[in-house]
Amino acid sequence: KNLYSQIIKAKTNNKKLLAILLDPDKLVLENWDLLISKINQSPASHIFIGGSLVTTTIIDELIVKIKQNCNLPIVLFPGNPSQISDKADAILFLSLISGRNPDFLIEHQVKAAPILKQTQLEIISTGYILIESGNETAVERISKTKPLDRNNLDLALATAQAGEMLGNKLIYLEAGSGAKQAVPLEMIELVSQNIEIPLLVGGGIVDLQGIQNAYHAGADLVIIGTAFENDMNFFNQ
Ligand code: 1GP
Repeated sequence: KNLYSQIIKAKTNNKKLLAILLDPDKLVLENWDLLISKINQSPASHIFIGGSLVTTTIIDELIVKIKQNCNLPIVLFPGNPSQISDKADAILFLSLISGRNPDFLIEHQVKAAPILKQTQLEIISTGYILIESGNETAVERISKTKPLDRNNLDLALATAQAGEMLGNKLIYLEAGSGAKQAVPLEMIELVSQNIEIPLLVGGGIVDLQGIQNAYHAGADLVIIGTAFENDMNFFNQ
């Protein structure tokens, strides 16, 4: 259970991290070996697993399969408590603090806690902040919450700081999977400079320059989902 301390260590050494997000609903299993070899060749430091409509059975199988051929740590990034698998290494224990839907602020977490107690998963509490991105994303639709205005940097900062003060170990600025516009760089900059805990940034990043820009603005870990899903050679650009 040392993934979080590794993230802190990377931040201290200014070593940037990269997660490939795999959505089990979208994976085409015929390409499996190729997918794993592309992940192994990529600069990814973590694999995140999550999606909106996934069942645990599929997640269990998927993680076992990945672990046979890949040594990267596997972190659950669940849409709801039904996606908990003790085959993973850790879980982002998310609270959607940009929204005001109690289900995603605390209800799912209450349901998940007794299940998590039965597992060996490392629990990493994460303040999850959804930012307006030019289109309605699945997070917005499923959580029935409004994203924060992408131009209101002060509100994003206050939300991130409240998340940190509440004891979260990470802040995740999320534009949403397949977002038209990624999280604004000025927002990443302001938030990263005014919180102590590591900052994750994802959603709508579609090229390598976008990853570098997010790092440069202050992201400690960037998440890439759709771009790699659409093109397994994404990291060979
Ligand atoms: C979604 O931040 C992740 O939760 C990744 O988004 O699919 O747009 O890369 P993309």
